[in-house]
Amino acid sequence: MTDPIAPRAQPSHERDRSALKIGILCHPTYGGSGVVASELALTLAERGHTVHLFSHDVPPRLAHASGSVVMHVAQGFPYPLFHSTPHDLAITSTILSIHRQSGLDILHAHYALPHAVSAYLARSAAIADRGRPAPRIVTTLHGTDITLVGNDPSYAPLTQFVIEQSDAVTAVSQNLARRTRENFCRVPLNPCAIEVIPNGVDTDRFHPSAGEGREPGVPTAVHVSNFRPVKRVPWLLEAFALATAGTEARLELVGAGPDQQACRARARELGLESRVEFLGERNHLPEVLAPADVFLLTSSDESFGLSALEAMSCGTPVVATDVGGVGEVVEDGVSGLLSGPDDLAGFAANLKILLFDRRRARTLGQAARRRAEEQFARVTVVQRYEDLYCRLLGHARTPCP
Ligand code: GMT
Repeated sequence: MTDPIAPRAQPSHERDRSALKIGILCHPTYGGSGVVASELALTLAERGHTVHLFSHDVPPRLAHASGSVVMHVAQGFPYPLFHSTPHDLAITSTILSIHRQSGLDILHAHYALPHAVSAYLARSAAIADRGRPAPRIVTTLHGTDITLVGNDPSYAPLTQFVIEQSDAVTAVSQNLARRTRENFCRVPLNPCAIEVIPNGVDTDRFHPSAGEGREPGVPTAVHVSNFRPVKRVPWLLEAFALATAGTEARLELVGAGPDQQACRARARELGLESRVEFLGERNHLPEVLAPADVFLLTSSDESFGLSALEAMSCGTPVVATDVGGVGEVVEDGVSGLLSGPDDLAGFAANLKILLFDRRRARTLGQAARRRAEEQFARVTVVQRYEDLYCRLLGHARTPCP
């Protein structure tokens, strides 16, 4: 690490002196944590940092963007003895090679397992090297890494260990921070100073104009998810059937995952085949989100709800279940309508309002867009991570020298 230099205007050829070398670890998913990590990597690279992204495949959000992020696909050697190839070890080894070659200041693990473990191992090896200063570890908790997977007895002790061993831990909502403290923090051994840094959205790309040119037509609702049971897409179909019986209203379902076949069958049983469209995984979401009248989120638990925020940024109001951190994103009655997680009738009534009362939907949609711009703009969020990295490295200014 270079020594801090006195603040002064920086000519561009000196930019490298203040840029950080950041390694980001994430799952290569269409889902939230992979998206958040990819967007963060792209923005940090735009801001002049050297950013390496480590994963066992290229995250789709990164694959479809241009930028100078250095992607490391670490898949490991598929030796027949292994039941499945240990990608996390391949990622750890790759990080170590990069650190030995050119040094890494920060390792930012997205989703505790296995990435905080890989970061911890890489940092331990770097310390043992006694060469370059070892990287600092930031772990960002996203949701089920705490609420569903990380707290399963088969993983909980390790989740707790890597939370304690991280130099900084962030959570994407107050709700997730509280649940992490309740389940994983052993005061006074580990005071668990979890900083809440919410997810951000690219408000230029997720913009209402992506829906321009669409004639007002049949009322349309949209849902985006990985079709995991926690998203309750079959429940969503029930609510849609209840809210739209006898109408032509349509439902677009974006994404793929384990419940998809069950949902197709349920849509048939409910007589919805002609009004429900399964669009599969999509790389261009604004074009689907912006023209819709309402975005639906029916999860039984959700630490944040990034897809709802992306819809809000497109000016599309949200009807959602009031679970986890959803209420920190969607303000009930302002940028969307919330109901209890088991209140099917309440959810259907809210959906009916926003599908068929276009004035109300427009008012809430405009408020949703404002909220996305004012509270969750990507650049503001990235600045907070940058500040955190600088603090960990002992520098007060951003970008830190
Ligand atoms: O936790 C998951 O289910 C995975 C994760 C992901 O990779 O999609 O989703 C979580 O992280 C997102 C990004 O921070 C949040 O927007 C989601 O709310 C959260 N999912 C849950 O809490 C179920």
